[in-house]
Amino acid sequence: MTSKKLANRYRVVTTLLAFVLVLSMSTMLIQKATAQYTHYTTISGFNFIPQNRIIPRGSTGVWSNNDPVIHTLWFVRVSDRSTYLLSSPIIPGATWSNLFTEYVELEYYDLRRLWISGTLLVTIPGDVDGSRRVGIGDGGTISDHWTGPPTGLLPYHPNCDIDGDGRIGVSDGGIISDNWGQSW
Ligand SMILES: [Ca+2]
Repeated sequence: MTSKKLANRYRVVTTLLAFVLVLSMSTMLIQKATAQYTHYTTISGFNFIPQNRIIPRGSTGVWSNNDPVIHTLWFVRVSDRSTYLLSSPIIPGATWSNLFTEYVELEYYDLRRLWISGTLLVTIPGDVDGSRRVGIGDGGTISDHWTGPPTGLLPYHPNCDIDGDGRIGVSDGGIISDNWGQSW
């Protein structure tokens, strides 16, 4: 091997080692903190924003009512159309929150205006593509939306911000590696 090739190889291996080190450190940090994330939805202009959410099990969903009317949220299981949850009436300017503790696929509506609807998938932390499994597709999805630096090809997407800190980065990648291969 020439010295140039050796130098190149050394560089590649060092980069890989640094990457593994960063991943394992972020994993340690995440395991120390209890996984309690908060994900926000705004009710504005008679729409849920964002309308379709994927959130990790164990996170709190918060809905803020920016409309001038009362909204009451009715959550229905996609599997059998049964009622999963009914919010209290959310008055203008108020918020309502719920801790989602089980894997479930939901549609939800404003109880009095059924044309206002959204979806909520509560899944494994790291399942950002909603396949109910954590794997390579999720890694690819967060790298597309990586907020950087360097930035990914696509803009920030809340479904990829697993820990809800407003950025898509190493901490979210660590959550994917922690839950790699899990499914439901
Ligand atoms: Ca994040």
